[in-house]
Amino acid sequence: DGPSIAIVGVTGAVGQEFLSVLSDRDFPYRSLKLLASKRSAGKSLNYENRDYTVEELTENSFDGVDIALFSAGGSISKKFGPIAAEKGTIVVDNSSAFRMHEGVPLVIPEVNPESIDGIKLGSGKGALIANPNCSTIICLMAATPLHRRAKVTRMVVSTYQAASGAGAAAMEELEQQTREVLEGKEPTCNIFSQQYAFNLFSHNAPILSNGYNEEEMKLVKETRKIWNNDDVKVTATCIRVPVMRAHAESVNLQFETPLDENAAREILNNAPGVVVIDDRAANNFPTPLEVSNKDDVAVGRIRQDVSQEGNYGLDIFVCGDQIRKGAALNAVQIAELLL
Ligand code: 11C
Repeated sequence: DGPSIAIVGVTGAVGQEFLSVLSDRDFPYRSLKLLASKRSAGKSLNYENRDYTVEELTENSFDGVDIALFSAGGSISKKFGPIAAEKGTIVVDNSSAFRMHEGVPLVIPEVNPESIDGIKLGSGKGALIANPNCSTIICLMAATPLHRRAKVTRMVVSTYQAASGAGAAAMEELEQQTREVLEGKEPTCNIFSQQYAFNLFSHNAPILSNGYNEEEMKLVKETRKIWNNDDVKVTATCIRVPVMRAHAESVNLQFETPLDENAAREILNNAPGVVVIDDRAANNFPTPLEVSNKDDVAVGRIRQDVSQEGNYGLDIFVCGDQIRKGAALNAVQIAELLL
């Protein structure tokens, strides 16, 4: 028993992760529909020992569907999200299509679950709910518990983002290039325009007129919406690094009231969905590999910012699995809030 579920973009990296997260968490469901583009329609996929045929996504796909998890890119969401909502489906959308739309909740369940209070499963009324950008989710999982205690006034984020953020094809490209470079061959560049293996570069999102790229401005705007605080100052530099599936972020926080690093460590130790890895003696801190395929976001390097007087600043280093907490897990947790 449970709601009828549809997954849109089921053959992608996040689509596949939706299935493993739903299964890991024993998400109850009455029926499951696997949707993708025409190209993937007809493929057979196994979920919990049952074979399903992937169906082509069409305007009629959402009849009788209670919850649809979307991860098929912004243009598919823009077209089919409203169609689904119109039919009474509650859409949890992983793309950036509706994130900044007024009236569309942008949700991290550990941070602002109250933002979906008005949306009720079984009411017959559809809705759009947006899953934030993965860098925003991972950053705010760690920053929010500290913000609740001492109020963040300014946040400076530098990201080290994995291949998975650009999809399954980018992960394959990283693997292929690594092999090619080691074999002395010219690396194949299909997804990114420059060599990725043994290199890093500014995030591939389009650069805007202010010199920031879209990924960086997502961190700025989404943080303000999720924290419901237009005053918080956020700046970011987003970098793609040759890591497979987990993002790392250096986050500098400035507070309205002083916050001591020991208090911060304790707050983070007690924060749901967060683990602290902060062993200075052993120089052991979070790594992307350590958090890969894990649900929790790891935080370490928790230290007072020496550039600020009176404990008004902290530096932290955060790592989180981009496909899991950065996308699929967060979306499934939103669906759980609806149950
Ligand atoms: C990345 N965060 O790691 C991006 C991908 O707004 O959902 C996801 C973009 C988005 O490249």
